[in-house]
Amino acid sequence: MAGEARSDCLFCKIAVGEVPATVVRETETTIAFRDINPQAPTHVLVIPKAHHPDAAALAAAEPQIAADVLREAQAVAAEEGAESYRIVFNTGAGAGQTVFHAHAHVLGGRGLQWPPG
Ligand code: DGP
Repeated sequence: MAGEARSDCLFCKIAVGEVPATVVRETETTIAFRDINPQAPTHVLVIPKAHHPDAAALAAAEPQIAADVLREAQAVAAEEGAESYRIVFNTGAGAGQTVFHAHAHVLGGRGLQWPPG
């Protein structure tokens, strides 16, 4: 069922503490932790605790939690002191998505080029 934890999902395991991560913020519906392979001085992932395969599926099934993810992404950037930052939702393998549990990348702390690769 949509939203149910999956035993084969890395980010579901991080959400329940079964896999360790450097957690920077947590709410009832979301958790934010540092990316294991940072691409910028600030590189934090914000995920819904519930399992949805990507941002589009999350927004369709639980728009309120999608809004929570965005609010938390902004809160992470503020806490990290990033005046300018980028929020990225890679959606689909062709766009670089490798973990199929919705997540926002929050990138900041350096100049960011546009367009991305
Ligand atoms: P994406 O490629 O958009 O699906 O982003 C997945 C991100 O997840 C990628 O930047 C690396 C990060 N990642 C993968 N495995 C782990 C892990 O075990 N712990 C943490 N903290 N991040 C991970």
